Formats: sequence, C-alpha cells, structure tokens
Amino acid sequence: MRPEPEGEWVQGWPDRKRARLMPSKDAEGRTVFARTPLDQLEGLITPTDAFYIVTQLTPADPIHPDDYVFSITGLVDRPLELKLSDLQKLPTRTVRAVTECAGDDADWYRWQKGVGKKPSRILRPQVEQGGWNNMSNEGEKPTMEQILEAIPSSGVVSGGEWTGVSLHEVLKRAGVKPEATCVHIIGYDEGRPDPTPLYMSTGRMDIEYVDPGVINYDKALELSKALHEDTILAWAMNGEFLQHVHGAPLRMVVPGWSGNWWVKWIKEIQLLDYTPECYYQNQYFVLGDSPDDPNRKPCKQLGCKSIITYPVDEDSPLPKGEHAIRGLAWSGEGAITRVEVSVDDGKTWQDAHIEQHGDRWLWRRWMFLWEAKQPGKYVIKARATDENGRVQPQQPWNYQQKHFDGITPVDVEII
Ligand SMILES: Nc1nc2c(c(=O)[nH]1)N[C@H]1C(S)=C(S)[C@@H](COP(=O)(O)O)O[C@H]1N2
Ligand SMILES: [Mo]
Repeated sequence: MRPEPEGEWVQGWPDRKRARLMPSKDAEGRTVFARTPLDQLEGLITPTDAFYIVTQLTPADPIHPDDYVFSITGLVDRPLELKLSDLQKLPTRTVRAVTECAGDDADWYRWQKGVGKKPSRILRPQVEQGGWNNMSNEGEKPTMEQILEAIPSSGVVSGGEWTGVSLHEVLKRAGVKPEATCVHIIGYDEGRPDPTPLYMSTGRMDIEYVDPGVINYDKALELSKALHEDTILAWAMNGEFLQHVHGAPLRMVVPGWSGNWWVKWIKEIQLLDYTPECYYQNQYFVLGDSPDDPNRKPCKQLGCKSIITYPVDEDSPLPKGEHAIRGLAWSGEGAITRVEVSVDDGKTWQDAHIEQHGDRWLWRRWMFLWEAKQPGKYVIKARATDENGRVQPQQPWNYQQKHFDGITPVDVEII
C-alpha cells in the first residue's frame, strides 16, 4: 500500500492532499535540498512549490531586484554591467524544459549492481536538519549507509516554464571576440564544497578529494551551447518572478543539459579562450569509469529516459482488470518519439500512447492501458526513444553514478 501523503487537503477533493516538497534545511533554517513527488503530480509543469531544489554551497543572500547588477567581462568588445531592467528591454524568450539533477535516480545504479535495496519512487521524509551538510559537519561522521538511507536519490527532476532572454542576445550586445571559446558563469553563492556528495555518489569514502577551498559556484559552458537560442538567462519561472531558492534575480536555463549547468544567482559572465578549472565540472559532475579514468569528462546532455509514475511497487497488490500504466519520458537531445511498455519483464513490448506537444525540451506524458486478466506477479518496464533514435538506456554505469537513464522495473501482484 502507498503511504498516506502528509499535508493539506486539496480544496474540493475529499480524498486528495496537495503534493509537497520533501525539503531538507540547513542550520539556519534555509531549504537547501528538496525532491519533487512525481507520483502525486499531473500535467507537464511542476508547480513551483513542488519543484526540486539543489544547493551545493552556502545559499546566496537574497538581492533586491532593483539593486541587482551582473557583469559581462573578458573577451568582449564592450564589457557590460546589466540590470534586470536592461535585460527586459531585449527580445524575451520563454522555454519549457525538464531540469534534472545529474544525480537523479543514482540509487538505481547501485541496485542494478546488486547493492542495496530496491529504490522507491515514493518519497519519504529525509534528514530534516541540514541534509548531508549537517550530517557531515556535526558530531560524528555518519557512515555511507546512513547517508544513503537518509537521502534517497529519486525526484530530483521537474518540468518548468522559464522566461528571460537568450544569452546569445546579451552576448551580441557585448560583442564576443573571435578567440573566445568558453562562457564562464559565476554565481553569487560561495562556500567550500562538502566532499560528502562525492562520497555519496561514488558510494566510497576513499575517493581523492582535491579541496578547492572557498569558491563561488561556477560553470564553464562551451560557446556553441551558450549561443543556442534556447539557452537563456531567466528571471521568471512558471509564470511568476523567480523565487530565491531557484536563483533569483537571474539564473541560467540550459535545456537538455543536467541541472548543474543551470547556474543560479548569476554574478558574472566571463568570455574566455580556455576552460577554467571548475570544481562542479572537473571533479564533481564527471562521467568516467573511475576517479583516474583519463577519459573522464564533464556531465553534459542527459540521455533518454522514461519513468513509471503509476503503478509503483507500493500500489501492489492490484485487482484484476484494466489499469492505466502511466509515466513521463524525456531526453537531453530533443523530443521523445516513442515509449514502449512491457508487462512481462521485457520479453515483449507494446507502444504506449504519448501526449504530443511542441516543446522539444519538455518531458512527455505517456500512458498504456493494461488489461490484467490473470492473477500473478508481473514486472512492468518502460523504455523511451528520442527523435535522434536514441533508445533508453544511453548512459552506462559511471563511478559518480550520474545521468542514470536505465530501465526501472515496477513489481506488481494482480489478485
Ligand atoms: N549558483 C548555483 N547554481 C546552481 C547550484 C548551486 O549550488 N549554486 N546547483 C546546481 C544544481 S546541482 C542543480 S541540480 C540545479 C538545481 O536547480 P533548482 O534548485 O532551481 O531546482 O541548480 C544548479 N545551479
Ligand atoms: Mo544537481
């Protein structure tokens, strides 16, 4: 049985409660991490108050939008200092897209390797105070098992509508010099990276951690992706001004690439002719076989993925009859064109119905009507294909367990 969700009732629905975040707060009471309860939501756009949150360093202090300025520096003809009102005079752009943290569903990699128990898509309340930050900073260090148990990996993905201007429009005004190859985006937030997420994602505590000291959150985006018209500087989300936790007054939106590229609280954008060392690009958020893999590379575009949001294991047993299996599918390289469902553990597959829409970066909802005639045990699977012909899964196991896009079976008993 599914556990009863906590929280308020939805007005007019005697049997439904509002989907809410599973937040974890730092010592100052700020929400620094939260997961989206995907199994409780409908539609394509995740309500802002149920949208996942990841904060790697100490959150930046809020800045009044009227006092906000950020600068464009480096290899440009005209260095700029821009206010929000300057940006609002440029042609605006709205992009609907999935944001997925590179570590979403990482637990499934472990499970595929036979380590740990099967991950659940039902969110459980997690460490209330401090998340991993508090667990590692206070008193005795927790064990890896305690951390993994306290902070499951699912639900670090949401769908949003982002409004702002194309970064390319802004760079045009600054005039990018021909030798520039890289756009270094720096956030206002500072801190010393906590190695615990690195230990969590690798499942090891013997990983060499090269302490970068106190840094600003930063990313070095290659020029071609930075110039894509859908890469935007956003000041609004889901029809309202950005909330502080989501990067107000201004953040990056980098559709198709994992969440760590979506720099929040933008302070400075530097044009460079080299790629600077960024902790969250070269140490953390890398794909490779091992920490000393000479070919390890930064996490960039997401693979091709579907998840089943109904039923989940906790819905079992289900009665004989018709059941609408449903879920979400997305890809880091464009629209989903096909979702197939298997109810016999992958022996046979049938096409699901996919909801069509025009937003290539946004996930698609899909459903499959299953007539469960015979009592027994079933394993339900789903796999997605994108417009580039990529079939789930794309991303092989990697030592930091990033960009999981494997098939996640649901176990159901029909009675
Ligand atoms: N400045 C800054 N930007 C950041 C981060 C951060 O810690 N600082 N976290 C990144 C990561 S890892 C993710 S997954 C997304 C999460 O965005 P959200 O909190 O709005 O969902 O923001 C990214 N941008
Ligand atoms: Mo992330």
